[in-house]
Amino acid sequence: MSLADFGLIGLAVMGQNLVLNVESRGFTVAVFNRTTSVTDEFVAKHPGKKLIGAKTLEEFVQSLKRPRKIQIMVKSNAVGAADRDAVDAVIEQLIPLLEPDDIIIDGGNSFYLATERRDAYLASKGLRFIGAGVSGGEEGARKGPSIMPGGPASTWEVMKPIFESIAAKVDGEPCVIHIGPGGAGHYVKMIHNGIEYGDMQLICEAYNIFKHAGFTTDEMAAVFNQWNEGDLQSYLIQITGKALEQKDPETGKSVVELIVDKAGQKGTGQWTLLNAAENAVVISTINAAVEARILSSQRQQRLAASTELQGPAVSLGSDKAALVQKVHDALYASKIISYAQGLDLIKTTGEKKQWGLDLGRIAAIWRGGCIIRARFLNRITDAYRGNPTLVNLMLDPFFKDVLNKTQQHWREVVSLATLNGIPVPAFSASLGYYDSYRAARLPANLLQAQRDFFGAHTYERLDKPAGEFFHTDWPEVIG
Ligand code: NBP
Repeated sequence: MSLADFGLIGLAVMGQNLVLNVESRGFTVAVFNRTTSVTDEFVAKHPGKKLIGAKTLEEFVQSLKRPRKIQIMVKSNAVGAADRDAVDAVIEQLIPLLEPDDIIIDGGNSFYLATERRDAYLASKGLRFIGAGVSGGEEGARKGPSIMPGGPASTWEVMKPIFESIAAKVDGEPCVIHIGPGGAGHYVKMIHNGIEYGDMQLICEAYNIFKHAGFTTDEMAAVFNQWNEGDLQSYLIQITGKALEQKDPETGKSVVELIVDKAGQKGTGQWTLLNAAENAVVISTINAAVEARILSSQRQQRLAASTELQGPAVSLGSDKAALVQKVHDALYASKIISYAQGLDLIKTTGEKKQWGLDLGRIAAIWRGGCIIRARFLNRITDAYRGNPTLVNLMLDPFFKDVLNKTQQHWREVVSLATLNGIPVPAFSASLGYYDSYRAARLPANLLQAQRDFFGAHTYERLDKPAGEFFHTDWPEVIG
């Protein structure tokens, strides 16, 4: 067989599906997996496909056309810039086998600062590197994911034909662009995951309200299916409807209602929170979503507290149709806030790192292939195409109008849930952000007084020019 156009290391679920995707576009693909039997079984399972299975890395490297294009899809669990994981192990094994200008692509969920370290390290060895976030799970990898590659523009140009052919397409546009240099691709993937956390939690809060209002799972499924035809149309709403419809063959009960209410997480949400704190950007919706997963995982404590700490009697009324409309609006508004916050974080970091990010194009590649794909991403794309320097998504005319129209129902839902003791941390964090952001005057004047009182931190005055600082001789407090 002739030399391969593309090589992939790591034949777990993502790797295998990506290989089949690349091969289906007419490319010959060389494959390698640490455990050789996995490679053998994979190649044997796909007779007639343009696959070259290699038993050693040497054999793998020699089977590739130059400059070699090698994608690593192995477990990535480094949580700091300096942490080493399987990606580093594979890179170290590859370096002595490669030649100048060969390209290594890390397509795993790597921490963006580890990507920056690897980028600099490989450049010092005369090799090229792309850190690419890949979203869409198993199905996306096979049929067309959303890809967020970062690295030198000249390296992207070499990879562009393969990436564009395997990515999902929306209106004929591939869901992949060159995000920016260095760790920009993995950074944007990290925030994408943070937004995904926000979306999922908001949907769960809507479900929880319906459940407390006495909806059956079939009734809830019907609501989500209907929402998927409108403004909220998205992959996550769609799978929520389908999940709620699913019955357990053993008991006939709803599968969702049989699942233990303890959420797992792999870390990208927490990375997003840490990064937001470092950059002083508010992402309260995503924060609430990550914390909701943490609290859910403390199930034993919650079970004990449920018999100790009191809440109100639940009474959500009997007008289910009205409740559905109100929750729809609360979800729509909160979702806008979640994206506004995530994009604000991307914008802030992008400017600090001078990555030259294009938020409109980033939103455009999330329209297909990835987990957060949603109809309203078209509107986000339009918002930034219309105004590339948009300060906050909430101020775009379309989103401003939606928020102004939905805010009353949003408040009613947060109030109703709170009065009934139903936790809605992401709905209420989103509303708190909205109300704080639109407040012409916040109580931070009193906060400044407190700071000046105990620490002589000084303050500015409304009736004096900005930049002039004052201190008051506050009364002494004894005891
Ligand atoms: P896993 O994250 O489960 O990784 C398994 C693969 O890593 C196997 O091929 C394994 O080889 C290989 N591997 C390990 Br573990 N340690 C290795 C080492 N020291 N040297 C060489 N190979 C090693 O696979 P996955 O779920 O397909 O995910 C791959 C990447 O894609 C991860 O970074 C993940 O975060 C990311 N991702 C996953 C999804 C998803 O939906 N699963 C979505 C988006 C991104 P072995 O067979 O010899 O053990």
